[in-house]
Amino acid sequence: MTERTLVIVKPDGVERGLVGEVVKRIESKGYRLVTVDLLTPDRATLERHYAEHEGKPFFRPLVEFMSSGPVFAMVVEGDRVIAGFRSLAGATDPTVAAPGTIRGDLGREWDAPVMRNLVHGSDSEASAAREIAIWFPSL
Ligand code: DAT
Ligand code: MG
Repeated sequence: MTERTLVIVKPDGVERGLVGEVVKRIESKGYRLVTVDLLTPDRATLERHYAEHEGKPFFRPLVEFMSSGPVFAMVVEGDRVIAGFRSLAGATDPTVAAPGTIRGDLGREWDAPVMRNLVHGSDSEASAAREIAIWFPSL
């Protein structure tokens, strides 16, 4: 089933020059880039994006981190790509993310726990539709 998902290379990934590495893994898997944008997101956009986490202790630091510099946002299309990219990304916490995944291979726990985990990927069809509308309203 062909799906679309929102993938973001977070500020730590852009700063470390890992955009190409992430795109390479996505394209090598057979997924297709629909559209991309390099931008520094504002807080309002991030508060909408991370609305499900509002009130959690990491919400404010997460919004601050995500607005601290450029991110590379993309809409990625492919067969079951929503679950497929989550699998490429690996577990949320880079310390326990499996080798072979983006977070497991490239995430550095000592930078700051959990938050700097390089990438975001939508977690369901509903999230993907909601997030794509936030980041790429013209799609
Ligand atoms: P994911 O990005 O794997 O979907 P999530 O939606 O649970 O994870 O959380 C969103 C982001 O918030 C996650 O990528 C990193 C940060 N985060 C999650 N849990 C955290 C925690 N316990 N402490 C600090 N940051 C956290
Ligand atoms: Mg999530």
